[in-house]
Amino acid sequence: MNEHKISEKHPRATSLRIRTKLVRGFESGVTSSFGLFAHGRGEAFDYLIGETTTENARVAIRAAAASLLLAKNPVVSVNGNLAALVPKELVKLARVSGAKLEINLYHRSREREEAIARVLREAGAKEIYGIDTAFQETIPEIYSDRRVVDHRGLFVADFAFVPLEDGDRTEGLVKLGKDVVTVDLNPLSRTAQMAKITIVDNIVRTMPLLISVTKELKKEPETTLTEIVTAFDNQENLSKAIQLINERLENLAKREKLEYMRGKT
Ligand code: PTJ
Repeated sequence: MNEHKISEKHPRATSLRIRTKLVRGFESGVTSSFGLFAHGRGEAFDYLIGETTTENARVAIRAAAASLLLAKNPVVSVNGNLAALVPKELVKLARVSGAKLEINLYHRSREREEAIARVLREAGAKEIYGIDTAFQETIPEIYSDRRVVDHRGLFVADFAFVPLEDGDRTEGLVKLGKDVVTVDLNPLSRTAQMAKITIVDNIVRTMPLLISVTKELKKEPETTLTEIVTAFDNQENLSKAIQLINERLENLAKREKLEYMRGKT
């Protein structure tokens, strides 16, 4: 990649830095070319929500942390985009919550699995599931390459954290009775609609918050965690996210109209 420094003063510096991580991930064989498109879609929705962690995303983060802590056998699933963007945070979340880390790819290849495992090890991961062929298991409910899971990991998990996930696998995991929690900037996606808990936010903003809320909730009794999860309604939370986008666009449109009118007078 042609290195050119991103100026701190650039109005889109944060966004450009995230893109750079993904391009580096692509060049080192971690992220798939499809992952770059997926990021573009995410970016567009991030614009619409205002590139900030909204109040309803915070509510979903709390519910996600409580659900993760209540799980008996939780798994954090890692794909190429996540490994490029938040490897250290994934390892930290798994450590704080006692979850297993499993590499599970949509566009599967041995080379990418190994490249992602390297990134996770560099980020401090000790045990990584999903790469040892001796433990491979097939889930018939899923039609893509992602039907291959680790017998010790996603296959037996009661909880699956699957950020930036495709709809088919979410549907498959839900059908298998697993508690599916996702992070997806697009509140209209099939994954967002089908998961038990959807955090509509950018993964790079969500992960540090999710880690700190998980640490905080670890001190709470199971009854409190159960209350948090029970009080959460994914459909209602998603409706709020869509409403927020709607209101933001209406306000922005009004402002533009005013500016346009001002220009005329
Ligand atoms: O590495 P692989 O082969 O497992 O593939 C990973 C991708 C992401 C390519 C694969 O899972 C895929 O095709 O996903 P989709 O169906 O494109 O869904 C990804 C969702 O994540 C979309 O709804 C995007 O809007 C959303 N998204 C993209 N970037 C971010 C995001 N959500 C949160 N934070 C992001 N940075």
